[in-house]
Amino acid sequence: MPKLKLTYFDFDGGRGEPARLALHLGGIAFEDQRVAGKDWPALRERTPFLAMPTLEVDGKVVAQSNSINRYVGKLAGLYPRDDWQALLCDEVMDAAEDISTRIGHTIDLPADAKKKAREELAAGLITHYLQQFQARLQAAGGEYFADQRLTVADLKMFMLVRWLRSGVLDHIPKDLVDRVAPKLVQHFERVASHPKVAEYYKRRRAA
Ligand SMILES: N[C@@H](CCC(=O)N[C@@H](CS)C(=O)NCC(=O)O)C(=O)O
Repeated sequence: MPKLKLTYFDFDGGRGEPARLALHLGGIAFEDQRVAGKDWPALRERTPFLAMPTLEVDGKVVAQSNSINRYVGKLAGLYPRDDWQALLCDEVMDAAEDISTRIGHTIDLPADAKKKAREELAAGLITHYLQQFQARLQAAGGEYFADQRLTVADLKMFMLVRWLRSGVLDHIPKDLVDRVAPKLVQHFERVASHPKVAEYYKRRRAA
């Protein structure tokens, strides 16, 4: 097994969290480097694409969350071996990334522009994507997005749905997912109650 160091912000969510979770679920040893916001500017210029997460593999640093998810998913047995199932898994992860990117572009907007942009996103693109995710989930059997079992796509969607429902995103109604794609809420609860996921967050809360 290679020597791994995953570097991401110090919170239990975002683009780095699916890989953290996958490594925990797979029982794979790694260094969990958590970066405080105040330390980020100094580190930024030393990352390959000026962003996190990054993964160091035997001393070599790579980036891009979904590439990392695929790689650690393979190590952890949470990525399909079948090419078609792998494609379904990738599609969901990349579409989830589209939403994160679009919301990310609104973060630094002035208040009025942010409100307008987020309300449009919520009613338009995000609703459309959520409905498509729900349809994809149903087509894959209703429980998981690919391979009829938990994969990194489920971990990525788990984080996205948790974020959208958390209430931290002003002007994106926190009941949006519940209203437009209720099966994704059931999926969220399925992943949250996976014994290893539940045990991980219980431990994090106690830390
Ligand atoms: N396409 C990249 C995007 C990475 C990204 O934007 N990361 C954010 C955190 S979730 C970041 O590093 N933001 C700080 C900055 O851009 O200065 C990926 O999927 O990893």
